[in-house]
Amino acid sequence: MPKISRGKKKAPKPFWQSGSFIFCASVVVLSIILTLEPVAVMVDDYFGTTTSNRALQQQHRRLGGMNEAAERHCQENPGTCTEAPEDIHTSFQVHLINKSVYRADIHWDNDSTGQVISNIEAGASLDLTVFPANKFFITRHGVKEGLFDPLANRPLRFEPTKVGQTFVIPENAAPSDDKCIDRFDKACQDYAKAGKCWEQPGWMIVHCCQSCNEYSPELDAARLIDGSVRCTKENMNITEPVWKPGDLDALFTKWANDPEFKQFQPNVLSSPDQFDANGLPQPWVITFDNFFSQEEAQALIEGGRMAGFDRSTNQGKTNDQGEMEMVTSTTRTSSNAWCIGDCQQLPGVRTMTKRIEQVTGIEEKNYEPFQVLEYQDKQFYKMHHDSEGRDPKPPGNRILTFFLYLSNVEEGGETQFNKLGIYVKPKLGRALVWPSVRNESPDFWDDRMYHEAMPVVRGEKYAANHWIHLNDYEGPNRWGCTGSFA
Ligand SMILES: *[C@@H]1O[C@H](CO)[C@@H](O)[C@H](O)[C@H]1NC(C)=O
Ligand SMILES: *[C@@H]1O[C@H](CO)[C@@H](O)[C@H](O)[C@H]1NC(C)=O
Ligand SMILES: *[C@H]1O[C@H](CO)[C@@H](O)[C@H](O)[C@H]1NC(C)=O
Repeated sequence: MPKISRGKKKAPKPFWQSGSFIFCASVVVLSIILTLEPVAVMVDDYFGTTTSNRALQQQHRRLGGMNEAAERHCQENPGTCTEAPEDIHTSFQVHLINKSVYRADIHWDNDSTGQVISNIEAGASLDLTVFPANKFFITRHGVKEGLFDPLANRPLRFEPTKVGQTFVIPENAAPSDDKCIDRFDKACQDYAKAGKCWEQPGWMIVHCCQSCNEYSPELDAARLIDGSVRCTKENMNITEPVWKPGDLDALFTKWANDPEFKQFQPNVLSSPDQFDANGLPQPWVITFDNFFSQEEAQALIEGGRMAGFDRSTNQGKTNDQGEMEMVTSTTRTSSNAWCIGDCQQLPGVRTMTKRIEQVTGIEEKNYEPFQVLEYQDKQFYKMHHDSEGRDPKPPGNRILTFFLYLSNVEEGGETQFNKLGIYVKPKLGRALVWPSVRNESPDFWDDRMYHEAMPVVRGEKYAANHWIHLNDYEGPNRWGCTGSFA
């Protein structure tokens, strides 16, 4: 079943967005500017702005296979290629063909971690609009695992120099057999020197293994790059799950009955007191109709905008390093943002998380960051489940969903539980809460909890998810053991 992934981007705030990294990066940029050669202004920005060409010259030395092949293609097919424009702000077209078995992402190489500009299906071809001196590298789709030229054991890269050049991702292109490599030359060294290997071990081991080995040998990145070695429950210090059999029922019963929860206006939509057609007790579904304030809702929406709404993705297959491919979903047309970094620190966001900690008795370390959702005209999320049968990753299954309606919706946008026949209308301040697992086995999903977001007919729908896991989520996420890497 599709499981919601964190968008690019974005697990706990990637450290390159942190103040300390921005500072380091500024120092690096400044030092490049200070060593600028007199002739040096060239375009190395995909969008045509100018900086130094020093890095470009270094780049040239590494560009091999794809560039040579494109040059050959030009020579062998006279008249198909012309000189690139001299004006560095003038764009031109080249072609790219994917002969490999991989679906590939094209990254504009910005001398940092690169920026995805397009993707290309296996066997497909693509016209790319580029500027002089742009350079590119190629990865498997959805992760930054570079595709290599296997003979040269060198990452596939290209830098267009002629109009109409044809670059080919060769048939035998594949991720390198050597997993402990740096995916980004300069950025990896800079981060590793700055001590990021211990600060963000998951991301750094997977993206900058070689530099971590060099600058933080005690971390043993070369061994930990294997997700099955790094991500054991022992390494992640996973001990007691937060729920034992029976705890789920006890918690929902308390919410439904205890006077201390009356202030939140609990409303039981389904409970084990009711029986289905086969005489089996129904699962719990409840709403708290007065769970948070308009100010708190606004904080989450603003925080989502700060973090940036992206088209929602689902998680795909996992590779050896423990990365999950991100797949743009056709069953899900909404946008979402992960409330990390500055968003997470907003006072309204803090109070909301604290309240959920109080009512559940489960500490924040078991929560994924808020995922803020934006559904506009006709957007929807088809039937899905928030968990899977038995989730083998260290955090274990998602056990509880707190779904917060951050806006009223004029028409549509209901949450429908497909197998239970329950519809919940969006209402500002309402929290919809349901378990994804079974009372008697909290490490196994309850397959009756499929649900969907009905299309918004009129108005806009804002909402947010807090997903709570059976075990610690924070530690495994930092170590790259949740499938997401920012
Ligand atoms: C390069 O692109 C990445 C990904 O979009 C971005 O985070 C980074 O800030 C960019 N770096 C530079 C130097 O432009
Ligand atoms: C597990 O505990 C050890 C010892 O306290 C600590 O060094 C390590 O960072 C912990 N791992 C995680 C994932 O929190
Ligand atoms: C290019 O990528 C796609 C993945 O979409 C893959 O199936 C295909 O085989 C690759 N190669 C070619 C030549 O398309």
